Amino acid sequence: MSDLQIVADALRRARHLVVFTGAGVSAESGIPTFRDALSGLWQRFDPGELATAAAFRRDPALVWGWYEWRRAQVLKARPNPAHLAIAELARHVPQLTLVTQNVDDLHERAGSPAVIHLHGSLHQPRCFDCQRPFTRLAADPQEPAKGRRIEPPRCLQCGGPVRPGVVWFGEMLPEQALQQAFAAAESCDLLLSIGTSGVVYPAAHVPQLALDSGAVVAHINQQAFAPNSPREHSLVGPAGELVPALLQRAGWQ
Ligand code: BJW
Ligand code: ZN
Repeated sequence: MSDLQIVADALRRARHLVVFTGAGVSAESGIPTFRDALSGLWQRFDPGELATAAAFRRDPALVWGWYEWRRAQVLKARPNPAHLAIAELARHVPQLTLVTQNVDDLHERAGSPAVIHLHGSLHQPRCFDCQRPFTRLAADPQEPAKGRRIEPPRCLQCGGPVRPGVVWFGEMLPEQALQQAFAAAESCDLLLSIGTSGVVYPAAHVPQLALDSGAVVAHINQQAFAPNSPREHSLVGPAGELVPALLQRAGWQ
């Protein structure tokens, strides 16, 4: 039996499904991933220069400009068939928990409610100094040129610089989101890990926790994954084709 059929059968039987996504799920919407050899963001930029609090302290306009460039890309992007199929899955399984590492809002725009964002959001900036949310971001920013420096806005309460509401390296993940993700992984019977390289912790514990707790785990990725257990499966190809194919094989479309 093909891995696609095995996972589709597990999907039909699943009582609690966890969908765990990474940048690859948004790639077909035109959002660059981080680590892909040809198109990844970090082929062109050094993460240490841009995705840490130290980088923001050193050069807030460089970092803010980079995130405004990415926010503009997300605002003009649309959910792709993978996002839409994940939203559709929720109509067929008794319980679905959607956990994403992505900082875009494409799952929400595809119709998935209650998305657990482990690495924050590009759309919820806050003050770097006092942490209060900043609510005056332009809804339709001019797409800034790549690499253009932009001074961050100032906090209305304390005057501190506004930072993107994402989780940088060395920062704690939002505690409640992480706890919910771990609890869901421990209690699910099937986890679909879609479009993630699985190298960033503690998020990368999520699929492993599900496997250790007895669930079936399927990795949907353009790169093959070498399974470590008979309950682990690798489906190789674009998420925008494979997730709809799973729905179809399960007889739901
Ligand atoms: C497709 C596809 C298609 C393409 N279809 N597939 C344990 C061991 C070692 C290190 C650590 C550890 N614990 C903690 C650390 C340190 C660090 C870490 O993990 N470092 C590793 C990189 C080594 N972690 C942290 O610092 C975390 N905080 C923390 O641990 O706090 C506690 C602490 C504090 C102080 C000291 C010590 C501990 C925070 C991590 C925050 C990560 N943030 C980022 C940036 C967010 C903001 C922004 O967007 O700029 O989150 S990093 C970046 O990576 C982003 C992503 O969410 C994350 C994961 O990437 P993802 O989604 O997997 O993307 P890619 O590009 O890597 O992969 C894409 C995949 O898709 C590929 O596999 C493709 O093949 C595939 N693909 N197209 C299907 N069409
Ligand atoms: Zn402030």
